Amino acid sequence: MDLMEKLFGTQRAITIWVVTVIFAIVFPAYFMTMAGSMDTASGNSSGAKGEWQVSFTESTLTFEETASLSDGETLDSFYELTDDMLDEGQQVAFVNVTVQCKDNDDLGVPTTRDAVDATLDPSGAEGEFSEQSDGGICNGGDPAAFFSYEIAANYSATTYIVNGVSKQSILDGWDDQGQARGEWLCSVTMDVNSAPGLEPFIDSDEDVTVSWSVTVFTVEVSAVAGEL
Ligand SMILES: [Ca+2]
Ligand SMILES: [Ca+2]
Repeated sequence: MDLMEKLFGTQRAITIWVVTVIFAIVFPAYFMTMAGSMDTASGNSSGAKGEWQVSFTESTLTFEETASLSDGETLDSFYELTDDMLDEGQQVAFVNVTVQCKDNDDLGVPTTRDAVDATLDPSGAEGEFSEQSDGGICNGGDPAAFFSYEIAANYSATTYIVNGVSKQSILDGWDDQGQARGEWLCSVTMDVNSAPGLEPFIDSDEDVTVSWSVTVFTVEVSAVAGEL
């Protein structure tokens, strides 16, 4: 009987010991490797390509300003969007502005409705945005003027599935690059109309409200479970 047989007994017992030792080494190594690849698939490694679910959490920043304007008078409504107003990771989707007014000073005569001319000047904000003009009557229903700027192209807050791309490339695609921060200006000029011969006794001014609405969102990218 050699030394091995003295230590472990029969040849069969030696074989079992050897297999057990190999298994004890290989088994944890196998699971460490598997755990590593699962981390990759679940997004801990943002550069890995896989199948992802992309979802959005949306909120809105608002600001409203009202003024009474006489004929020819202009309200300059400024809105300054800063990073301090956004949570970490929040991106800007839209900047929308409505101008509303309701002329009811003319005894309901439609032909003497007050009206506004408005312009939206985005030159003080980051990004390549054009000035817009709009205007209309103060009927109290539809906005007299409306402006909309799309910061995040094709944003709809709808969850979608994408594959073959990395998590980081998805996040990069929704990054607003700091656009829209800065000062926006909506200028509204009032055109007061009243019945001929009676102005300005019947109607000499009108209240106008400028409403700012900035849609912001965060993106969540998670691995599709079936791909693990
Ligand atoms: Ca009027
Ligand atoms: Ca009026």
